[in-house]
Amino acid sequence: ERRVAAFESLTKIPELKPVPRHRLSDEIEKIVQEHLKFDLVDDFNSNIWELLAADGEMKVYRRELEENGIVLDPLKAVHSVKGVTGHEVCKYFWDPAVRMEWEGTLDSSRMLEALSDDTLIFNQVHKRVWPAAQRDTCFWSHIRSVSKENKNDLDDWIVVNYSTTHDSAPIKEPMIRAWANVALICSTIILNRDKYADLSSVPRENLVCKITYVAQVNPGGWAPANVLRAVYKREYPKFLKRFTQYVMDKTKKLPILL
Ligand code: 14H
Repeated sequence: ERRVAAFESLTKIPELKPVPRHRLSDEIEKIVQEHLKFDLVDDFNSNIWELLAADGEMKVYRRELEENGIVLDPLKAVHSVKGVTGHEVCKYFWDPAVRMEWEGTLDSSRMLEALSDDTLIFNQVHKRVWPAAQRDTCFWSHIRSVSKENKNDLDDWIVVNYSTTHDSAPIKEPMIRAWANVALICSTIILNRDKYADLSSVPRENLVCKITYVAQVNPGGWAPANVLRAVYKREYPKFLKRFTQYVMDKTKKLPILL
């Protein structure tokens, strides 16, 4: 099986290289395949999802779920962004060098380890949600392309952020460790594809990036349900709007990352 790495710094020319196996390879493979299998299913007419917010092409849904009084509401959002590729959207979501430029919900982000060119481990401290105790998270973050059968299509791209443990990130009270399984999946549509001999000659204005974002967050301990739900309702749409605008602004004058 030929796996292709997705790592390149924002300034370097894209490069494809195989990624060596490491201690989390099997877990990552399983979680990525689950996301690719389930997240893209269009289940919005099944009335399991409640529309939380809508703004233009962006729609944010949630499913109310509580366990022992702890809010676990699964979240699913879709968006459609013009002029960018899925590779670009996923790269900016994954790249720690630009995270604090678009993240509005963090006090800090610390990279603990690079497991491979496509997988990093982070410890992040989330902005405190009054009156609950502050939360931090420790997770691996993996980026990869998913090739399409048709050679005229651009690859799909996915980033998964999945909670893990790490020796360099012990839980320090009174901080509470939150747990999460988050995925960003992007599919790029090319308008008037037949007008262009090859992908490299397609102009930005003909690109549409279809985004699916899913988040399952466990706050890791009690926090007032009404406060948490109000924060989610405010922050997820804000993130999607701000982050996608950020990618559009950043890439506007750059060559297209196919
Ligand atoms: O996805 C988003 N951000 C990434 C990159 O920083 C990290 C995120 C994540 C969250 C939780 C655990 C692991 C990884 O994928 C944007 C998220 C924006 C909306 C955040 C809403 C508040 C989340 C608070 C988490 C603490 C729960 C009390």
